[in-house]
Amino acid sequence: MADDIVLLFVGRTGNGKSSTANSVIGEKFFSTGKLYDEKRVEQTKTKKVDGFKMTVVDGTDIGDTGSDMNGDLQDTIRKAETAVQLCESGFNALIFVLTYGTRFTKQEKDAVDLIKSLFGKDIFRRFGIIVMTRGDQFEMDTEDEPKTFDQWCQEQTGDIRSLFQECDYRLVLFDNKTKDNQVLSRQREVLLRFVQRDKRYSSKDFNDAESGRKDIRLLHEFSETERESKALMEKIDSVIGHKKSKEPLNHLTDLYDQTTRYENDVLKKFQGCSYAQGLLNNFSLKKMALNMKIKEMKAVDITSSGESAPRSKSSAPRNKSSTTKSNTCTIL
Ligand SMILES: Nc1nc2c(ncn2[C@@H]2O[C@H](COP(=O)(O)OP(=O)(O)O)[C@@H](O)[C@H]2O)c(=O)[nH]1
Ligand SMILES: [Mg+2]
Repeated sequence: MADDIVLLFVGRTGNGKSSTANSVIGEKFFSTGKLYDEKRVEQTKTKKVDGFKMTVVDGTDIGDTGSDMNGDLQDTIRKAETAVQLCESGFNALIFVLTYGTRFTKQEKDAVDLIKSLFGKDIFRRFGIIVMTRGDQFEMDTEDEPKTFDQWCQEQTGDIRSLFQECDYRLVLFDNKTKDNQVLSRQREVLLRFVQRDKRYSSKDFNDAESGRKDIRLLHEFSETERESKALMEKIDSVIGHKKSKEPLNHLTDLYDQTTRYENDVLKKFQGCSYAQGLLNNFSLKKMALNMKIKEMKAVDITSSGESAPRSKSSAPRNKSSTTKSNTCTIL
């Protein structure tokens, strides 16, 4: 067991997961450089390396927040589940792959948060090792101004520094383009120095982290609701935004009622979720604006017909005449 090592590679697409997994096993097993490979599935390879029985798992797309983050989240959860199943007896380290020479963007930070939601908030602290690829680039950058990789790591600030600290500076620089076996073997050696032999992330740890994945599913559901309600919000904007808009009063009250239904739905499903607050505020603002328009129209209606309209059952004041004779009104 101590000589039996399982490594799970995660990180954003293009950062060099497959290349690094290949460097670790000393074989071009995983295909690289394919951002849109149709067969993007997790793969695993076990091989005897430096006296170890090494299993590398290429967690394709795990931690890739992509451009359409929410759309891919369900798929990402499934990929994380598959990866954990592939690591039957757990994994010794979660290798988070970053690229040297590129900025640590918000997407990288989102990837870190996503991985925590998938595997548990302590995953980096307990099992995280960071691989920075493009060691060849690092060599070039430090040619004129000698600097060690450790020095470079210590100089980093902000979110990347927090991540480094969380991993207790378990960081390795990888040049995946090198043909020099000595360099390859040294990189592997540094990596293995950070790998815990006696502890593994198990399926129990993964089960314990279920609440994080539940939150992701909820967030996914919320983004669907947000998308669905967008058309309604746009419709309301067009109605209340145009001074000369002609809109039947009953349409306005319908819009008001639809907004209330969405509002109740969001309150029921996403109570306590901070990300829902913006949408709830938007609903409130739209309802206020609609209410004002409805009142204005009723005032015009009453003035022109000279009679008072009865109240409807709707939470927004309805006007009977809006559904009958004076169905269209110019909003000034
Ligand atoms: N120069 C250089 N390119 C690298 C290095 N590691 C990976 N790459 C390149 O980065 C691209 C993405 O690598 P890949 O392993 O497919 O990334 P993945 O999507 O995370 O699996 C490929 O074109 C690799 O050849 C490295 O150390 N140096
Ligand atoms: Mg890959």
